[in-house]
Amino acid sequence: MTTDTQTPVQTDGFHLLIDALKLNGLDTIYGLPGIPITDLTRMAQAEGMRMISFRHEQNAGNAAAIAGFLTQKPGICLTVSAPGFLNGLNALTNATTNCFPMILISGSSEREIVDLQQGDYEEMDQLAIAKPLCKAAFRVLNAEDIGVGVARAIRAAVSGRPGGVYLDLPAKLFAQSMDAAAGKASLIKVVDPAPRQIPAPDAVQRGLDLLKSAKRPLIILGKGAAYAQADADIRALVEKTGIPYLPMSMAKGLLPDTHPQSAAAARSYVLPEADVVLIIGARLNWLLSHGKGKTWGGKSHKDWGGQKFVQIDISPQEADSNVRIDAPVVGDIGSCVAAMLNTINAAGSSGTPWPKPSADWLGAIDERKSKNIAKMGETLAKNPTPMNYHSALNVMRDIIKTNPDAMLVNEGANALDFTRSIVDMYQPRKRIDVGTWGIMGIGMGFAVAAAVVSGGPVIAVEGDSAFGFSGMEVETICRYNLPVCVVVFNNNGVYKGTDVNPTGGPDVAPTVFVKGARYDKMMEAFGGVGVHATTPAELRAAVEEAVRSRKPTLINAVIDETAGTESGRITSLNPTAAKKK
Ligand code: OXT
Ligand code: ADP
Ligand code: MG
Repeated sequence: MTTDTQTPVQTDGFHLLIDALKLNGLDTIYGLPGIPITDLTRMAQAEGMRMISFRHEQNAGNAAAIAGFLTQKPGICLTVSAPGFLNGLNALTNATTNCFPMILISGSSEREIVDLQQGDYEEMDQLAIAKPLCKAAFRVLNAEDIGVGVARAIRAAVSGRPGGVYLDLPAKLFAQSMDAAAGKASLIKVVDPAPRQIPAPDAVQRGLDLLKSAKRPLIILGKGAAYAQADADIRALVEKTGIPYLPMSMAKGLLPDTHPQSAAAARSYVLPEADVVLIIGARLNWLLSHGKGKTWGGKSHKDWGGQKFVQIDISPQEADSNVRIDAPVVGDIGSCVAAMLNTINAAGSSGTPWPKPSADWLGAIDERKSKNIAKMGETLAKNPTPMNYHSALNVMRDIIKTNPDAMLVNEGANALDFTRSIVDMYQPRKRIDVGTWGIMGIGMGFAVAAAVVSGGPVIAVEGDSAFGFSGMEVETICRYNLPVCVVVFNNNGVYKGTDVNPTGGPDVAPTVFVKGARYDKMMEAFGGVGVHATTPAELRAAVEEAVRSRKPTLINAVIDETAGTESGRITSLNPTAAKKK
C-alpha cells in the first residue's frame, strides 16, 4: 500500500497483486526480474514476501510447480513478457501435465499495440498462446479486478485435478492507482479453494465389491495419492486389506519402500498376474503401458490383459481413457480412501471382515521379490573401478536410509531409472523427478524449491546431461545458501560416453560430452563446495559432509562411461527398437 506521511490513501496494481497473494497465504515468488515486473519483485520483497530470483525462467517455473505439489498451494512463478513468458511456459505446461498446481504470472506488453501488431517491446499475445497449454488462463486489465483475477487463478490451480494457470498482467496495470480502501475491499481471500469431493456411496461399494472378488488383487499408488496428503488413511487401507501395492515413482515413500506389502521388486510379475487392480491417483498412461499389452499379460502390445480396474481419481473423465474401468470412484483421494476404510470397518464390526489375499498370491510375490532383492544385493556389493551406477547408488541408498527426511531430486535416463529402483524412500513426498513427460531440466528448480519449502537437506541425483539443462542455478543455490547437495553422475554423455562419429570427422557423436569434465568446479565458482569423487568411499564422505554442513555442494561422481544403456529402462520407446518389437 502506498503511504504518505499520514494515512494510506492510494494503492496501485503492484501492491494490490502483492496484497492479494499474501491474503491467500502465498508468500513466496519464484521468478526473474525485468521489464515490466522489476519493481514488483522489489516491492514483494519489501512487503515481506520471499522472492527467489533465478537465472532462467524455466527453472523458476519448475520450482513453483514442485512447491505446488509439495504444499497443495499454487506455486507462483513471475516472469517478464514474451521471451521470459515462453521460458516459463515449458514449466507451466509440464505442471499441468503432471497435475501440479502453479500460477505463472507474466507481465505483458500493451494490449492496444499487441492487438494491432504494431511491434511493441517484447510483443506477444501471451494469453492466446498459454490457453491451450494450461488448465486456465486469465488477463486482468483493471486494478480493481486484481483480487478477482488472483482468486480465479488460485481456484483453477488447486480445485479438482490440479494444474497450471496463466495470469496475464499488462504493464500498464501495475501503475494504475486506486483508492486504498476500495482496493483492499476488492481483494478476495479464497474460502475452501480445493473443496472436498465426496464419492458416491454406491461407487465406493462397487469398487470394494470388485476388489473383494479378486484372487490376485493389487493396489497402484500414484503421485496423486502423494499429493493428496492422506498418508495415514492410505497406509491404513493398504494394511487393512493386506493387498500388495506398487508405488509409481513419486509415490515411493508414501509407505516406506521396505514395507512388507511393497511389490516394487516384483513389478514385472504382479502387473500381468493381478486380476483386480485398485489405482489410487495414477493414470493408465505410458508409464503403466496404457493398462494393456505384454506388461499386463496381453498377447501383443495392444491386447487387454484381462484385469479389472477400480480407479480412484478426482477427474471423472480419467476413467476409460485407455482401458475399461469397471469401478470408477470419483472424488478426492482423502474422501474416497476414508469412505472405503469406513465401509470396510463397518462390515468388519458387523461380522464380515475383509478377506485377506490368498497365501498363494502373497507367497508368489514374496518369492519373486526375494529373488530380485538378492540379485540386486549382489550387484550392489560389487566395487568396480571406475564406479558404475550400482556402486554409486549403493552409497546414495545408505544416505537416504540414514536421512529419510532428506528430499531426493532425480533426473537423467540411467541416472534416473537406477536411482528409482535402488534408492528406497521412507517418507511421503520426498522423491521428486521427471514425472509424466520424462522431462530433463527440472533438477535445480526442484532442488531450490524443495529446500525453500522443507528447510531441510536436498540431494539431487543428476545425469550429466540432465544437470546441464538447469546447471546455472548452482549460483542461485549458493546465493540463497541452500542446503542442496547435487551429485552429478558423470558418464561423459547422454546415456553413455562411448559413441563415436561413424564418419571419423572432427565432430564428436551427438550423445557425447567433453570427457572428464569437472562439474564440481561450477559450484566452486560461486563459493560452494565442489568435490571430485572417483570411488564410493569418496562419494559417501562428500555427501555425508554436505548433509551435515548444509553447505551448497556439487559432487562430480565419475561413472563408467560404458555402464549405461540407451534411454535407460525405456529403450523400447526408441523408434528403431520399437520397430523390431
Ligand atoms: O520386475 P523387473 O524384473 O522388471 O525389475 C524391476 C523391479 O522389479 C526391480 N526393482 C527392485 N529390485 C530389487 N529391489 C528393489 N527395491 C527394487 N525395486 C524395483 O527393478 C526393475 C525396475 O523397476 P521399476 O523402475 O519399478 O520398473 P520399470 O520397468 O523400469 O518401470 C517402468 C516405468 C516406465 C514406470 C519406468 O521405467 C519409469 O518410470 N520410467 C521413466 C523413464 C523416464 O521418464 N526417463 C526419462 C526420459 S529418457 C529421454 O527422454 C532422455 N532425454 C531426452 C530429453 C528429455 N527427456 N527431455 C528434454 C527436455 N530433452 C531431451 C535426455 C536428453 S534422458 C536424457 C539425458 C540422459 O543422459 P544423462 O546423462 O542425464 O543420464 P545417463 O543416462 O545416466 O547418462
Ligand atoms: P503417476 O505419474 O504417479 O502415475 P499421474 O500424474 O499419472 O500419477 O496421476 C495422478 C492422478 O491423480 C491424476 O489423474 C489426477 O487427476 C489425480 N489426482 C491428483 N490429486 C488428486 C486428489 N487430491 N484426489 C484425487 N485424485 C487426484
Ligand atoms: Mg550421462
